[in-house]
Amino acid sequence: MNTPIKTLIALFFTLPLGALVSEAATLTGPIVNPSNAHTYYLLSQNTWTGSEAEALTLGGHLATINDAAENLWVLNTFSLFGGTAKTLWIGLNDSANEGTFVWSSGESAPYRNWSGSEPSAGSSAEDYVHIYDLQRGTFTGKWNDFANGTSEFGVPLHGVVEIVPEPSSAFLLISGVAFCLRRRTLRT
Ligand SMILES: [Ca+2]
Ligand SMILES: [Ca+2]
Repeated sequence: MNTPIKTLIALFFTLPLGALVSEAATLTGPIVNPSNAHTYYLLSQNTWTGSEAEALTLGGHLATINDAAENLWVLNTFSLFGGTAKTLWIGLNDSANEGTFVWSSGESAPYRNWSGSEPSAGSSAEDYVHIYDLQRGTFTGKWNDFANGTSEFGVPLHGVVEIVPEPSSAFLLISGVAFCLRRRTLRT
């Protein structure tokens, strides 16, 4: 078989396979939260690890929920997007060390909003945390640790990405000039 035909056949088989294992895609965003000026995206239905991988390509991580206000904003903005209920992955997980929950962003934010008996003690299969959507009655807005799946009792799991803006280059330039001027002033 000649080489171009072999290449075409190889492409035919590799492209669909590549698409199957790909990261989550963006459903909506960027959306800026006016209270912290951070940028958020809602991702397509996927596992926690697939969603975190997509968050990295967008320049962020799955959201770090710093307080009740951010929890409510994320819930109201994304959990009924498109008119259907979505359970929302956030960055909290204990995949590295069972029972020790950390944020994928590396932030040490201590805020938690666990539902009743969560996190489910002793269940090593539940390493990844989601927020219950707006149609869950008393569970609404509460957190549950869960397996790395794509739905939770029939409700699809979608990642919420948070991107913390870098200080602008103009700000860094002004800070640098101010620092140099101050050093010169101190020397004279
Ligand atoms: Ca945050
Ligand atoms: Ca659980």
